Amino acid sequence: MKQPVRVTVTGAAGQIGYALLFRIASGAMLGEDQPVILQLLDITPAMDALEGVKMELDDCAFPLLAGVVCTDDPDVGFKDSDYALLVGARPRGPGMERKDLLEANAAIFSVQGKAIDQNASKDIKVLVVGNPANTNALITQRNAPSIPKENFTAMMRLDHNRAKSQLATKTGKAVTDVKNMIVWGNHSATQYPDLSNTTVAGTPALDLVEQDWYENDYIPTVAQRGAAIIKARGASSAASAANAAIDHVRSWALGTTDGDYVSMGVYSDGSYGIEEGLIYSFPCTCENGEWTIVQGLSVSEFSQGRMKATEAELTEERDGVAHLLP
Ligand code: NAX
Repeated sequence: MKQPVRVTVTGAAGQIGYALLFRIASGAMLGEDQPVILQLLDITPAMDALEGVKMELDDCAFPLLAGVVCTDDPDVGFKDSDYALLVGARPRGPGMERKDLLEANAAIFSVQGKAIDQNASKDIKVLVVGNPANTNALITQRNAPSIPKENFTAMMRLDHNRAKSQLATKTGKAVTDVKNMIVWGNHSATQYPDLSNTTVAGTPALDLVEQDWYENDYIPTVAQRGAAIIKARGASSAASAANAAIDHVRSWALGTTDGDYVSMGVYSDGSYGIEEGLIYSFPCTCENGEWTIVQGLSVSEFSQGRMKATEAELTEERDGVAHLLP
């Protein structure tokens, strides 16, 4: 059996946390031969609820669960951590402007970035789920200068999975028939689900659907799926978000399937003309624990416009918190 790895989950007492922790402990994220120690971080008022979650984890008697730490101290939560899923974030409150939300989260993610810098393994892999995920990932990365910037990513996998599922339904095929999906940019309404390179059972997706459906139905449906879930369920996506977090880290740690790629919010190196340093979603392949941006894909004028629009929003978000960035 392998040595246990330490997995930090923030916001662990929340609804995504509840759908996430049991799957990590079961081996769904890092493999059925990889023991894990869960280091659960939440705020002080959530400690009782977190203790209850720990009791349930204990009651599962998971063979791979080698320990559970519950804490409200980021230095303890990130101690020697190998993986961190940053789920906890400040939700938008009544009367809160977008700028206030960005600032409140900048404060949380600056503290956590510093705690990662000072306490975690230098090889830690970080996934930011808490919104605004891409900019929160940027803030975390900038506050952890001793860790490679490639080790900070933002979750776009839920958007990616939604995009695959909607296309499979439309074409009457299985999700496993859908290959090379891309969602570019920000985890927000400006995201761009791009079918230009996607195939369904080997046929180009754009040969199977009408351009009008693609532009006016598909793209908005995928981009606004989160809002549709809230309307239907009365609460935001939780199990599907947890599932996407598992998929993201599993692909990153254990590799992507040959001939396919996934969407990940990663540090832009300037690929496809996207400003260097933004955390932007690109098509990626993963091998040996490292992601690589897929190069050389053709970008139509329509795609270029959409990719630039979502980049502009990320630039604006970054500029909005620039005074808080080191
Ligand atoms: P909940 O409100 O159920 O849980 C959030 C938890 O975070 C709470 O337990 C809270 O006490 C904790 N928390 C707040 N501040 C903290 C801090 N400074 N340190 C540690 N813990 C802290 O929210 P939930 O539904 O679990 O969603 C969590 C985040 O995921 C939200 O920001 C949400 O917007 C975001 N999402 C991101 C998605 C993505 O695709 N990137 C999709 C799903 C989800 O909407």
